[in-house]
Amino acid sequence: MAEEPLDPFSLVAGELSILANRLRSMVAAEVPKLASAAEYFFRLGVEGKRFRPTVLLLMASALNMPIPAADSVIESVSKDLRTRQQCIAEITEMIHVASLLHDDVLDDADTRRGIGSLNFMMGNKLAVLAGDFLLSRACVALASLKNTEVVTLLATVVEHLVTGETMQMTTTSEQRCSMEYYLQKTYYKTASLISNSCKAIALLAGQTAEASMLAYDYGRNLGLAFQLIDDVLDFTGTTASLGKGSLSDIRHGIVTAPILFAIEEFPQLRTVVDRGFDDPSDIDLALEYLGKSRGIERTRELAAQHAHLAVEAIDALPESDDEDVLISRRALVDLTQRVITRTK
Ligand code: GRG
Repeated sequence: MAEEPLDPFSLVAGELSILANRLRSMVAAEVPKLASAAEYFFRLGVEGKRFRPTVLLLMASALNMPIPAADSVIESVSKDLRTRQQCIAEITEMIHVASLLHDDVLDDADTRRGIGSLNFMMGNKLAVLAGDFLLSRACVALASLKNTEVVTLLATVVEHLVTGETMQMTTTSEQRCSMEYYLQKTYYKTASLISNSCKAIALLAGQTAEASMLAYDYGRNLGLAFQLIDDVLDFTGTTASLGKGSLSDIRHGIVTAPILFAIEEFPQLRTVVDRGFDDPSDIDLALEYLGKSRGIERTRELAAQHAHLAVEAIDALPESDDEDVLISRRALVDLTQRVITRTK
């Protein structure tokens, strides 16, 4: 029987809007200036794709296996569990937005999510403080869950974000051209947050170490695929043609997978990369080599391999015949396809 198409985002749409309201109240601050800075990216219409909370709510449902207890107990326990898992989704989104605010300060970015970045609108100082404020609110919410393993996971994520960002801005020539270094940095900057949050969702549900690891594996591979496609889109934008993206990475001297694959085919590109892209004609030259190479194609293939590994993790979860569990697992599988075919 053919499976009906399903939209992962609409499956959790109702819960996402409750989450958005809760986030707005969680970032309310005493001082008006801080309040307006902290809520800047939680306002209606500037919430972003809400990719991470969507994955986490679907993962919560995908792991919703029956607990052997009386019906009334099951109902109150599972309601409480869902609230705690929603709290992980909120914390994850707060950490994500805090990292975006700090990233925009470091990059001196003037736009984010189609509007002026917070640093551009209110200055670097307030943007840094707003990021710190969101992180501290995330810490308070995390502490309220009273689960030290989950606290450790998410504190490690923050460490990874800082490590990844530092790795990116302090590279030697050797590291800048190493695929291994690039993938490690990508894990720290993008995949660690979603993978460890998926694991936190599983741990709160009392899942076994094996099932929690599968949740982590799903998030890790989905996160890596997501960033690899982000790196492709930085060159192509919504089209398939090179140079149509924002070229923001290469303009900042950041070398990503498409260029790394192109260097394998055209080692002379390495000399261009080593010059650092301060000269705009070097960007054109790099695009020329990239166009002649299979760099974009191989990056897409690598993203597809990670998407496949994410699907394997879902397929390896403990069997269930619960319809909601199965629908959520299908939605998580569907998301892997959307991540590798997305154009924005
Ligand atoms: C304050 C926690 C903290 C960290 C400081 C600046 C820094 C260290 C880390 C930067 C981390 C960073 C910005 C990684 C990029 C992650 C990424 C892929 C962002 C874009 O995510 P989308 O496309 O954004 O999901 P939306 O806007 O849709 O939410």
